Amino acid sequence: MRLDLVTIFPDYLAPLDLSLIGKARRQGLLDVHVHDLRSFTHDRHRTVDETPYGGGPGMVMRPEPWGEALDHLVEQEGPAARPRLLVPGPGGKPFTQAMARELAHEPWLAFACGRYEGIDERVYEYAGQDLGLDVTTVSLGDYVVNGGEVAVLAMVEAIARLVPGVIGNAESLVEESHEDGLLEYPVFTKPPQWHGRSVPDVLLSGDHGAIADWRHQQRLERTAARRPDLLHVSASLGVDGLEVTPAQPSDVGELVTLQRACWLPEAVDTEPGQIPAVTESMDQAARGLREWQTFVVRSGGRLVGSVRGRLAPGDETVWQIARVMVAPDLQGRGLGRALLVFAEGLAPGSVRTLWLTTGAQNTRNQRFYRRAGYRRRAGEPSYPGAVDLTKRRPRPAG
Ligand code: JBE
Repeated sequence: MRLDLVTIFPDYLAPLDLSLIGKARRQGLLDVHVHDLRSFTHDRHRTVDETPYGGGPGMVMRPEPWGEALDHLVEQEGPAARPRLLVPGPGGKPFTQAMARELAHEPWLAFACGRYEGIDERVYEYAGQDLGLDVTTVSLGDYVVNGGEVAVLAMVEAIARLVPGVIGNAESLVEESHEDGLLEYPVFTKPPQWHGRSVPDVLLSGDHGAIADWRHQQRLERTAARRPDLLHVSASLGVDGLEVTPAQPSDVGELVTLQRACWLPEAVDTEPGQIPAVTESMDQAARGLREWQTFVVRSGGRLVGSVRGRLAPGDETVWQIARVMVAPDLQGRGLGRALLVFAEGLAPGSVRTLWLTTGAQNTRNQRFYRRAGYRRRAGEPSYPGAVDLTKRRPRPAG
């Protein structure tokens, strides 16, 4: 990956010679070029700023040195290649791990470090319209620092460590805060006793299953305590760009409508009143939201799918999945399968068995679950006219 950084303080970016980034440069994985904006000025004082038109405090970066610096950049790799231009600033799009992952695939990134009140707005237009650059303003967070340099150091580090080969142990990139939407679990090392504090017993138990469960629980608790906002983000279903989000009380009306539509064909073949998905009231459906973890899928604002899961009452080793539903007009695209896989993934580490119920006459559903690995459970069904299906869940490795 090629990186070009334009700044009036080249020394500020010297840390890019250190540690893993410096090593990656020496190995040729990163080709980093730092440019002094002042070398694109032509006056004796090498001026880069001026007072703002329209008045107001502070200084604005003049467009001419920036224009020349960008002209110089785009000539570096021949006429076909263009860098993606990133401009750090407190008014930009929030920089996230997802953005770092996306940018790590780019062959060439350029960063423009602004100072003062910012860069003359025409520079952004020129870069996009005349030079054909894809320009993105990005922000580290909702606070103000003195210039883009610290932000560039942070962003380059976040991006570069995702470039293949930069971090020797690729596995260490997987179990990390922000990679799967949860914060990391707390970690401990020797000695076992320190300042009167001991290491949690479970970590010394040698029981890998118990350790995995404890760590998962810690991640959930930490995320709930420190970053509750992260628990409400949606997950991609990998089908038609659709996302699944936790159901809200305001979803009850649409859920009742969708479940009636989805279970009506089954109700036609069954004794009247036997299928709760068809008969339950708004109040009963609202209670369902409190007793289950329910998720919904919206497409163009319309509720088109849902699924719910919970630990089977009284048994921490069984995860119950129910109400896998997809609007009739969107069936057949793998949305139901994706919802099922999503609901399976919600099961905590203690779970060994996944369990669900479907209509005894509903051969289409039974075939669907069979293909997903579910098998009929012997014995009495959960309710008359139903069959119970289960699937083993392997213990997590390590
Ligand atoms: O986050 N940023 O990229 C910034 C750049 C310049 C000033 N303040 C910022 N927050």
